[in-house]
Amino acid sequence: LEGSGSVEKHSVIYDIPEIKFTKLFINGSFVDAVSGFLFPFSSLGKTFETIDPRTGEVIVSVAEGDKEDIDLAVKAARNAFDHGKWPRMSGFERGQIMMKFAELVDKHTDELAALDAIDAGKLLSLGKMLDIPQSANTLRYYAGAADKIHGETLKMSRELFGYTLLEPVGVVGHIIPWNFPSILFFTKVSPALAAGCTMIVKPAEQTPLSALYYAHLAKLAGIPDGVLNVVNGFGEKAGAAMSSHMDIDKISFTGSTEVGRVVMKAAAESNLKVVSLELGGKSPVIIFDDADVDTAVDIALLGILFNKASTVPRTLNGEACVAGSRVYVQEGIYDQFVKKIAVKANNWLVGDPFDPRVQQGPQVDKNQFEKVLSYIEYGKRDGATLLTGGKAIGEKGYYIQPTIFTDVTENMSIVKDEIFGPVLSLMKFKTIEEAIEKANNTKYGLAAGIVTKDLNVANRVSRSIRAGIIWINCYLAIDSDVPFGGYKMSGFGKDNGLEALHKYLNVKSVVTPLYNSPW
Ligand code: TXE
Repeated sequence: LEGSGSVEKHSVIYDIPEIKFTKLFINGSFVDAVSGFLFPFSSLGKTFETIDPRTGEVIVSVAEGDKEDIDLAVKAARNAFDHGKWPRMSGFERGQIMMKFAELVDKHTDELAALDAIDAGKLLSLGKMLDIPQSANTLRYYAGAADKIHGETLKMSRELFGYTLLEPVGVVGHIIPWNFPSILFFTKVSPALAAGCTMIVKPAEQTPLSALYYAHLAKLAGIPDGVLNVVNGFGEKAGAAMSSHMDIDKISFTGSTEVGRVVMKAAAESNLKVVSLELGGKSPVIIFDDADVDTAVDIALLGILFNKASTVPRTLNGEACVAGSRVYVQEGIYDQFVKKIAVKANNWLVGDPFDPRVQQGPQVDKNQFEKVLSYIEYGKRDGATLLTGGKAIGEKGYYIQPTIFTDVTENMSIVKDEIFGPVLSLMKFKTIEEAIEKANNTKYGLAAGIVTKDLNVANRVSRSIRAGIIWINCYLAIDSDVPFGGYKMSGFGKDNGLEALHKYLNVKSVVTPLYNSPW
């Protein structure tokens, strides 16, 4: 445990779940990868190890899908789409099955939260309180929408009758990252299921476990074989095979801006599949002089470290695309703000995600851990001042202190690049115009926070910032019905809300003469 500067050994280990599913889930069955050095002479397909970020040790080996496995999964999904029940049953029936799926997710909350804790280093308490219930509720939200999908009648200029049909786009490939293995699984899968699509999910290679459990629950709930396939594997292999596949109709991707570009290029060079991208961010939080300083400190800290308001704030280690990693404080309260945030950050408890006292777990893997530490070094090298943190914690696992820099200037890499870790840059501003200009001075446009009691200021700033979601006097308040997604290089195509349902629907226009009239 790290808090008040003290470090204890990470000795608290609770409720590590039994790992029940490690194979690929294709056409309703758990199967080994066909891709493998010995194939076709042995059924032993390729596997890879998934690592526990608390210790850096191997949890288990998991089947590794590659192009051949993606081909099999696409074949199953295509068959289920072209000939199966799912796209043809009523929306009401699909909704009923999705409701059952949600119930099963709820029933296994503890086990699922523990899987994400061991695989991604996510806090067990947060998983039980937020990630897993939110996943089930996302399913329910879209289950309720499944029987409300309808087109329009068109008033045409001549004696013609026109209407639109909304049809499922077809076979969808979902490529998801590791920072929200459960929530993002359902953010992608739920609207696509409601729309009547069939799909292949490729979880991130860092977090293959909970998705397989969800595949098992989907089958129990009655989702027909081939509708939902889960193929674990690496981005450059399984992921790339999906984005360039000729028989996938749409890719929904969440991940880095860099890979988003690669996915879009592969889509363009293959079958011009539809692409939606939810990418990186470098979101600003703007705190005005009239704010209550304690509240503002909580919002700023939780914007970078946290995920949901509760009596004990729980954190995300900065591993959130919407992390409020640039905090601009107006000059009148700047000094007071700096003092208060330093005290709170120094008391933040970092440690084993299974320990209920802990507020922040480890970074997801060695790569991310090293990336974050190197950005801390760039910050120091470029002349920023370390207000808190700046170091790794312990000898085992990927723990990093909550780190705050002051004396930061707009051209430093810590303020330009997405770090994706517990690293905050604090900056001062004088006028509202300056705040707006600085907030918009980024290639990203995912989210922004505003802290003020002045409604005029809040309204003006929220309309002036080019970002997909604005939080006024709160941060990271996300729900199934709130469209979520970026402007600029943070991507395009919203997740959540009815906007996301429409990502998985095609509009077909049907026109016929009204009477025996000439057309
Ligand atoms: O992301 P990748 P990484 C950002 C964050 C982080 C950085 C790198 O800044 O530090 O990205 O993380 C799959 N074709 N975000 O390397 O590589 C990959 O297997 C097809 C922000 O983990 O983008 C995984 O399933 N797919 C982000 C998914 O893409 C490919 C969340 C994301 O991995 C592929 C995660 C390829 N060529 C990281 N290469 C957010 N928006 O929240 C990789 N993938």
